[in-house]
Amino acid sequence: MQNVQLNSASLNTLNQQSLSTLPADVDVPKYDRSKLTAGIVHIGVGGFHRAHQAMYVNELLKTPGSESWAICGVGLLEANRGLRDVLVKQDYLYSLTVRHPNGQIDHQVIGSMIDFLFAPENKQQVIDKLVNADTKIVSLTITEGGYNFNPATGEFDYTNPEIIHDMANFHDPITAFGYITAALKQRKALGMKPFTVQSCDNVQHNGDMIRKMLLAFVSKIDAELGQWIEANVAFPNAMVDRITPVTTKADIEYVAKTLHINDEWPITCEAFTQWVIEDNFSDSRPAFDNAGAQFVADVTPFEKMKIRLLNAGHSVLGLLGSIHGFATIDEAVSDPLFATYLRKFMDDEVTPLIEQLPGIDLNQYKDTLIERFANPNIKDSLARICLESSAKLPKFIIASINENIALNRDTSLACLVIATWCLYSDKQVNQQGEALEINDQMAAQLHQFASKTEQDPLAFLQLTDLFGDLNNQATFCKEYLKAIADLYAPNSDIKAIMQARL
Ligand code: CS2
Repeated sequence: MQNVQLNSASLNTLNQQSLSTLPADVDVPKYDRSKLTAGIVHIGVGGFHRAHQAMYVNELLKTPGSESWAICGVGLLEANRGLRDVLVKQDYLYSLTVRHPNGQIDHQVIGSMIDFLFAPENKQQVIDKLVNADTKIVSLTITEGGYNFNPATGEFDYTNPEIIHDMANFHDPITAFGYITAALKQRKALGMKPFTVQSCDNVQHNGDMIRKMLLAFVSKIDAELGQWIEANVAFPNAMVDRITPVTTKADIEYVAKTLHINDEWPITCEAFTQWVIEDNFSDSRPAFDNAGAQFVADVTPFEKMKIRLLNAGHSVLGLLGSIHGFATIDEAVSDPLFATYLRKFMDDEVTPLIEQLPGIDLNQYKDTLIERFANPNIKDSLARICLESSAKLPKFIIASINENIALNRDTSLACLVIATWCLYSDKQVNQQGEALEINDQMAAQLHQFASKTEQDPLAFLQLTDLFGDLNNQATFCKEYLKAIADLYAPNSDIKAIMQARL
């Protein structure tokens, strides 16, 4: 390892000039980046954006005539300062390592980002960029939590201190809501067309979600602006999909060793990718469909299929696997018991709730999911999957539980996942006694409710912001009590508990 580090220090930094030194099989941008302008301003340049939307735009830019659709990234968080420094050094370029399940590896350099604004340093510059006539789309990956809604009611959370700040000072914003509002207000005053607000987060009806939340924010500040936004701004819904693990030091070392270049901002992802977008834009839009995305009239069935099968499947493996002591998804799914449990959960407790889509064979979709999860070359950590579970589980799993309860259907496999989440939040160790890494905005509350379980076994379900009225559902509670008794029994073994439910 020391050798690689010493070598990487003597390597060229990845940038426009060093592109020509890369091995010939690396797909580098051949379009003239100096001719590009940013039609898209993207807020929240995390790993997923770089593996997904930025990759689609990179494909698009290969077609002449699309030069006005490059991306200007925006980082709202103080944590993005270092990122900005790396990006400037690298001319906003980064490598994407695509790892197929069969071991094939493709290397790309993504050139679609041409600028990056670090908002805490110059807020006005960001607002000006959003107002600039070149900006036709403001896209977002701000994570589930960024939408600022109460998970149980689905309503905007006016109690968030950053939101309180931005409502009083939206010309000096902190949040995406403040920036978008400040910019749209100026565009309206200048008689300009608004930009499209395009969510690329893995949130069901992500366009409707950002629309509802933005209108809740704006209407309390400026009702007239709210009406103008309602009438003129488009918020397309989209289903987004590509498994993108967190970048590790090993990824940086891999790129140094394989591409002989120093990339401090590499991304690794799976080969599968999907982007299904509702064709609803305020102004012009790029031909994303020429770059592999799909335009549809209604994205609802696609996103329900993805969120309830893929994301829920991840959470099932994430929580049960963490308690067992697995570290990654591929490790969990290669255990036959975990694979069988996952498949039975998908077949029995989700598939009956999913609308059959023309051209999509659900069985094949599920087979592909298991193959994607099992990809041994993607070390997707269970810690990433379990990150912010409180923002995810209500949509991924609890929604299916509620639909099944209403249909008088069995929920026992999902119920064990909820009970395991209780144990996970309560003890915060796996069954080997090793500490679990828990990152959740609601971690303290989850722990507070879960830690009362030994006195009151239903205590966790009383967190009604997440569970709604599950604690009043007799059949579900009976199953939950059984799961809690099994999980909290001395020397309990998660695999035996899972086996008993198959
Ligand atoms: C994961 C997703 O965060 C999660 O819980 O399920 O990040 C998942 O990898 C992506 O949605 C895949 O498209």
